[in-house]
Amino acid sequence: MNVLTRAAAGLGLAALLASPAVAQTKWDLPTPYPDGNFHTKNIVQFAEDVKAATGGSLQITVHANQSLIKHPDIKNAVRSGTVPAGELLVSRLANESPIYEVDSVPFLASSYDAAKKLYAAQKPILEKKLGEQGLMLLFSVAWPPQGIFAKQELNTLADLKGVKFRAYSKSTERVAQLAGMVPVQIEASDIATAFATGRVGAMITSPSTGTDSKVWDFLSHYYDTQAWLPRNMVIVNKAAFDKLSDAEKQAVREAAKKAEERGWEMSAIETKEKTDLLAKNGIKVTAPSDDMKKGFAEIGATMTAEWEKAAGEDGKAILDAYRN
Ligand code: PCA
Repeated sequence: MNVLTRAAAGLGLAALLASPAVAQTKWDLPTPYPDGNFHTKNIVQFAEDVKAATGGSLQITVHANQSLIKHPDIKNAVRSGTVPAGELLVSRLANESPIYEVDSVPFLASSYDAAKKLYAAQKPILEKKLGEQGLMLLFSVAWPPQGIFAKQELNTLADLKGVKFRAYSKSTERVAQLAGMVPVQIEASDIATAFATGRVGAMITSPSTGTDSKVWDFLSHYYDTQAWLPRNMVIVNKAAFDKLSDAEKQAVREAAKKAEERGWEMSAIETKEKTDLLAKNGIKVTAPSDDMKKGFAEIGATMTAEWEKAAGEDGKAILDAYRN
């Protein structure tokens, strides 16, 4: 080293030592769905936005596809502070309260506009319930409308009687029961294996999860029933959030707002793209027959009545707000 570089290095070190330490917070954020899924991409973008807006003082690492924590455990992991934040399907919490599964009542809200309105109606109660557990809602995004995947042509849902039906929530189990099928709970990341090994023979989900799972390897038909648009949500442990600086809190809030808007747009674009991709890979994509529509509508009516009864006053408040 010559004199000059030595002096410069010395100065650099002095400057470093003199500058106040920049606090750095690192958050792990587990999610249930794979890297290529639009929800995951949206959350990764959210993390990048937060990093940029905070000059790197808050860094969020997304752990997709249940790699860090299994889907059924994500909520409690955030609640207990094992991880500061996480993503899950809202209706996964239906065993705690029916208000979490209002988005999965068949045909209550089966377009993007309706699903958005239903979300707005549910949000105050959702935030209150989460708040009681020290949790905060950051953003929530709908999946594309749900359709039926099968191995054979279907004229009615009754054609699936006795079939083992892959379920991902309490309401998908109920659909199976009411249609005379046998529900089997299987996480999205395990769908391909479950079909390949014969644990299940049909399912209801979005064209997104259909393509994520490469269903053309083991299924042949898709019926675009547009039964409901279930949502995911990203939640944060309130105590972890409260530890952030005001600027960081603001950055998280702003990035979350952007992520919610972007996510809904991505979802709508995804619906057509992924339905086309199913067809391109040999899945026969069709609208449901009138008989299938009628049978499914009856199941929807039953489930709406059941939900209203179970959800009580909170449920009534959500439906009133939704319908006005
Ligand atoms: N995909 C997720 C939930 C709803 C959806 O479209 C799944 O099938 O598990």
